Amino acid sequence: MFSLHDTIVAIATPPGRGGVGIIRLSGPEALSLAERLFHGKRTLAEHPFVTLRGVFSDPDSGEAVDDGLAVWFRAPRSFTGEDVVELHAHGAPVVLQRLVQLALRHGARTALPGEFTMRAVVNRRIDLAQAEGIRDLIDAQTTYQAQLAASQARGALSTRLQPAKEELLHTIVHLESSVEFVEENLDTDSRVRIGEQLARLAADLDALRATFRVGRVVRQGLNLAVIGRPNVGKSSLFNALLDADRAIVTDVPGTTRDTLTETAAIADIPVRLVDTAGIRDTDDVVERLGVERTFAALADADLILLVVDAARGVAPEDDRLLAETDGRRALLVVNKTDLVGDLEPFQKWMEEKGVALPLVGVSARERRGLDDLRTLIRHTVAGDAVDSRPDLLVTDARHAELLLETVEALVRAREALDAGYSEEVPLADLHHALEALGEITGEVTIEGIFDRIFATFCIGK
Ligand SMILES: Nc1nc2c(ncn2[C@@H]2O[C@H](COP(=O)(O)OP(=O)(O)OP(=O)(O)O)[C@@H](O)[C@H]2O)c(=O)[nH]1
Ligand SMILES: [Mg+2]
Repeated sequence: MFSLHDTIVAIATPPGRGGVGIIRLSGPEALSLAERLFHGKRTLAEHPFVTLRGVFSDPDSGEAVDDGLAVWFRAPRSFTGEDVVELHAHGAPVVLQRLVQLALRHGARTALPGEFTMRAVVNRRIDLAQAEGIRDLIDAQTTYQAQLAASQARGALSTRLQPAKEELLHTIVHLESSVEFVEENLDTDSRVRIGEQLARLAADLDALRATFRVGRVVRQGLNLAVIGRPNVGKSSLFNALLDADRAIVTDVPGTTRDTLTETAAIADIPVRLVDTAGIRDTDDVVERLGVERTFAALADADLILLVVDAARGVAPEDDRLLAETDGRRALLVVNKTDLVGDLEPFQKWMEEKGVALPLVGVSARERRGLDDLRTLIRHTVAGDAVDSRPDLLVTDARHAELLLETVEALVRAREALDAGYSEEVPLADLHHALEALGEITGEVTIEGIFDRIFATFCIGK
């Protein structure tokens, strides 16, 4: 078992070479340890929060390792809430590893993954939702992901939930007091009023939870499979969306034999694009295996781009593929509109089959219509939300589940009130709701919140 009272050390900058590399120490021994490794004109202990220049050296041999900067963040005004020292050396892996080795030899231990952030949570510098925001910010691949994660790291979700928590707590206190003091038994009016208040709260939290539909896509990205008959231009479209010559394109039907996956950001959503083998009946063993993989990609896709050829119209395989999109998110992409621009026949075809996929005409070869396609992709998976780019979306499945749990408990509590049950019944649900809400930000015990709120109450109120 590890202890949270150890002094920990880790390289904070990414692996590899760079102009500067940073080593971070955190814990009770961080300062004394750093003072043994770092020597400058001014001492760290006398200059908290000041960046000092000096030499890093081996305390045993006195041998210099590198020169650089050091700064002491005095507890509790540091990221972790403990004493933290950052050593800024040259970004050479051997130098950084040497410094870490020296720190280890003089009493530090290697930090576990995420341990600096965990300590920040344990020491209440940030809450759990903020820590998750930091994790997502570091992992962000698109600017919108980074924007959302940064606002969560600054506490946007926690701030949004705070009034709900307080309202819930007051309702609990109100009900508890009518349990304690029999003469204050709830009259029907109060029951109705509290019931309505709970319904409003549930609706509000449910609206927040509903943002997960978009938030999930923005954070995790989506699988997009490009499917269609051979030669309709799937690989050409795949290349056009990637803006790279990635997949082989020829006029020979059956060119693509295997699925090919690449990642691209489409309208700030990370998309895993999958190019697939064209669907047809074939005796060629390799091609047949490719077609099987196409169906596997189809099954995994969050969004299907069914590609058809504007010049050649539809064939029975297209009927089959159109049927495969039933109940799925899919778009009909009419390619080669540079040859024939009329989309009407495809609209009619879908009407005949009783299907209504959004339709867009493109020319992969001439790279036309791609922005329309991108817009359509974005609207299909994210509605309007990505356009307005709200600062707060629920992006984490854990948060979405806890919000759902909260909403369900609130609904049950209201039903119990309406049904005229004694206060203990709705109270149990309300406690449950508060606990679920608290788990989002990591308040493990509701007693903690209780103490804080009750401290402001005076007896007899
Ligand atoms: N005129 C025109 N030709 C296109 C367009 N897109 C693709 N093509 C041509 O259509 C042929 C087939 O293109 P691919 O992208 O290989 O088609 P595919 O659907 O991947 O074919 P398979 O891999 O065999 O299933 C090539 O000769 C392309 O140059 C387009 O927008 N307009
Ligand atoms: Mg192809």
